[in-house]
Amino acid sequence: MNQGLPLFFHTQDPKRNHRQFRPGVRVDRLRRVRSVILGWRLVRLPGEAAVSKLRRTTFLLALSTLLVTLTAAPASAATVYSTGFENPPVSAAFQEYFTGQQFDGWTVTAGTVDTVTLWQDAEGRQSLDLNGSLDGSIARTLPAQLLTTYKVTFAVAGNTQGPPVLKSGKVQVNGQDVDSFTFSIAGKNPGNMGWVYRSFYFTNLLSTSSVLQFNGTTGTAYGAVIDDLKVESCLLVLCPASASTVNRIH
Ligand SMILES: [Ca+2]
Repeated sequence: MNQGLPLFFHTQDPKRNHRQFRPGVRVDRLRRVRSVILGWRLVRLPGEAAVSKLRRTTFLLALSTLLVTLTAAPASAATVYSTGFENPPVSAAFQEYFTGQQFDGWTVTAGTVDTVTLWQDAEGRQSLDLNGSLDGSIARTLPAQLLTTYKVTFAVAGNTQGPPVLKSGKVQVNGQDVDSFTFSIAGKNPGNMGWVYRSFYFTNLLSTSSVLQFNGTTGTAYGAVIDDLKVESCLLVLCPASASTVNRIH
């Protein structure tokens, strides 16, 4: 019925006629679109060199910023907490702390622990035996923000003064297991403790409070020993080697 109507509009509409019958303008529009996508005007038009240069510069700046962001190493991770268990200073061979006692911001939440001066330390002149007279636990609240990933690093060794050969312990955040470890004292002595560094990541998904707790699980009075503890914050994606290695705290 109205088969001729579209053609009528095309031929009568001045704007459509303008587009339809000036193919050079259409080519120019394609160039403009392509230049926006590529950030570079492939075919410069007279008088537009300055605009082209500005677009190219803006594009390259944005691209370089993106690449730097995507490939950045976690060198800027900020330390939010660190300790070498140096406080308070121990005047004797060791100081035992019992359940409910506090030292340097830590609370003994189970059993007993010792700060010790008897052996080579990973840092300073004291370290912490997670077993005082028996399995002990210490806990403290971290200055950690919600939905931020943290890297916890610490050094592990073992009390060489008594059995068993294989020491053990585990770490929790808000009661959730985030790391467990063992350490063999075979071939070790107070002058050669064989400190080993280990680390784990966690992100607190729901709570604004993050309570870090270390637990001795060796079962005797000669437990796993820790020292040189550091907690660093980092960007949610970039800090860990893999997102799958992050412990999600619920
Ligand atoms: Ca220390």
